[in-house]
Amino acid sequence: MKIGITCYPTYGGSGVVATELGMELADRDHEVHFISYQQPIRLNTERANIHFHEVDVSNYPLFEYPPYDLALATRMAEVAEIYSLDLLHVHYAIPHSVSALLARQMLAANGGRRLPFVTTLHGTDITLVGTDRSYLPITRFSIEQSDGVTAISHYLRERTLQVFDVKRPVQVIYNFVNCDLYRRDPESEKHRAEYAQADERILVHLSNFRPVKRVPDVVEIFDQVQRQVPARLLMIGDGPDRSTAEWMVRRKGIQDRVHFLGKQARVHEKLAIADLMLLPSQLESFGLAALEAMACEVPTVATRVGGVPEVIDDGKTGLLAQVGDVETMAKQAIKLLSDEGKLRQMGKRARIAAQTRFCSTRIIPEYENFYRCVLERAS
Ligand code: GMT
Repeated sequence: MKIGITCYPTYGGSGVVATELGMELADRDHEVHFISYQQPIRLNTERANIHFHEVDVSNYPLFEYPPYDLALATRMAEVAEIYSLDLLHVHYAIPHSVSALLARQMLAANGGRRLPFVTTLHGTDITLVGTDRSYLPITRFSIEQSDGVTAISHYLRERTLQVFDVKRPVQVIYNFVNCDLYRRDPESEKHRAEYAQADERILVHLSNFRPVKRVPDVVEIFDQVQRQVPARLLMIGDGPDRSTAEWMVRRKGIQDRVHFLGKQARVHEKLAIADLMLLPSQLESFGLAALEAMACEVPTVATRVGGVPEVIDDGKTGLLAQVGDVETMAKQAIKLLSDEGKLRQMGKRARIAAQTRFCSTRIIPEYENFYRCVLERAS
């Protein structure tokens, strides 16, 4: 198949999923065309069947808000025509599904064939942005108009049906992880020494540092942990709350124990040296960071929100607590980190869950089947 993929190229779960999906599809001999304003952070275009098409948004002085969605629709239609795309797959509804809808109409109006598009809902496009009155009607409309809609968890599917009163089917296709890449091995273990002494535990947090991630809670939890257990914290990613976290770390005098690594292209190498992931988010429709950690035998202490309980089996593959309950999360972390046997056993179970339920070898064929059904219906 020839598939056009649009996503936010910057750091964020939806962009990561879209990029990994495109590369997995290319590995299965599909031709993949990414269309966005910037090359996605994890995208490797060395393969001949992966292409990147940049959307140029001209900044005419009259435009206080340059219309990216229109430039994107134009580029989608162009790329679809030139490269004979079979379908478009957009990640994150706003504004990508609206642009895809416009591209489909433009092509049809020019006497071309119908270009079906699939929308994958990721989370804040429904739970935060989508419920804003200024976006709700158009988001509902573009979801209804999509040729296929998927959601990354049952929680998000239910929220979409409830909040948007959507009447069309929404199929759950879980996020996935490449278990060959995300794994613990003796090679990666050697890198532990770059960040920690042999007797220290490594905790990790991975996110886009937006308020929804509650990054200050990560620092609070770690502060309590490091008083009881010799430990270091790796903070991977960047975003609006990074400087708040940096200030908190300095105020607490733990700056020698916390490493802010910024955006990392090879996240798997860092996760593979960790002992525990912290994900105390206000809301997660899935929690991709937790899944990537699980594949590396790293359990997560997380909040019991959104789709997280669909990913983490509380007490078996990770530990869950209420949002903002920093004390409980710190206690859970200290207890687990102090019991080597339990920690490793939970890590092993986490890896097995990642392999059996969320491995890319299992999930990518679900997308391929979904595309086939959409194409059959559209023909
Ligand atoms: O909130 C983010 O971290 C970004 C957002 C996105 O779409 O880029 O993440 C959402 O999609 C991820 C990938 O599907 C999920 O793992 C996250 O749980 C989800 N975030 C929220 O629901 C807050």
